[in-house]
Amino acid sequence: MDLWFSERETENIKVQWKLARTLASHQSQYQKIDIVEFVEFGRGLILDGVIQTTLSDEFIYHEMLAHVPLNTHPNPKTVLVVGGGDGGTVREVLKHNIDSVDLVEIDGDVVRLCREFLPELAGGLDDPRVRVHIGDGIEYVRKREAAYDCVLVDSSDPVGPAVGLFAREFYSDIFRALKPGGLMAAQTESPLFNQDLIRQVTKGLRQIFQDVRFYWANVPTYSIGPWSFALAGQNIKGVNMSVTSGCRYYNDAIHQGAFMLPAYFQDLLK
Ligand code: SPD
Repeated sequence: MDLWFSERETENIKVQWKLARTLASHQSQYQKIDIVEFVEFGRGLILDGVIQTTLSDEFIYHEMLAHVPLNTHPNPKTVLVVGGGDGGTVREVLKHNIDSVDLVEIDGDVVRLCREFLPELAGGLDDPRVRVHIGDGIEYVRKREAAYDCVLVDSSDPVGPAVGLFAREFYSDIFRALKPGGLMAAQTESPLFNQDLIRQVTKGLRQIFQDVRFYWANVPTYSIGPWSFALAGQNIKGVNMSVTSGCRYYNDAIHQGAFMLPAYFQDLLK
């Protein structure tokens, strides 16, 4: 018998994915965690019925979230990843000549299950430069001051515990947690389906940071395609370094081109 997973994109759109099998299914303190194997997209992580990542295209999302800010900063040494318990963003950060990366993930069961079933993403969490903190990212950031060169927000969608990761107060705490010249980057959802959110994020970031820019990539797993990211700092330059080794999506041309937004996306930022 065929097994199908149905993901609700909006009130009026559902996307169905054929499953080869379910590898793990667990109710944690925070959410329902499923690790499955999709017939077309390989293994993937689902939280509360929303696909977080699949092996077929996770590299696009994780490379863009990590390398755009780290290659913009002149010399990133200390990095914080908020969320991202699957380890994909940390894996990309480790391609840079950094001293340390802290990962703060609220749900320890996500980290445990990804270590077991998605080692392609989570393998880097055992690197000696990585410290994994299980706890609330908002509280963690609130207690840090001038500690990081880059803060990367690898959140799930803005529902439940992730809502606060899109709030102005959180951006203000990130600003304080950054060293002078520091940069933050965050995933900011679909420019087609989450336009109110992108307007809210733009307003919040602009109240805190002098320089706020958006960039994008096509990640087919998420909302049928276009996916956005924000980069914020005090005086953002172009590419400073060029770490592209081992990348399958990111390169210098993609870095430049990703900031060229279509008119409908530019209109959201006005
Ligand atoms: N609609 C799902 C968006 C999920 C974005 N974050 C994924 C985290 C992968 N590390």
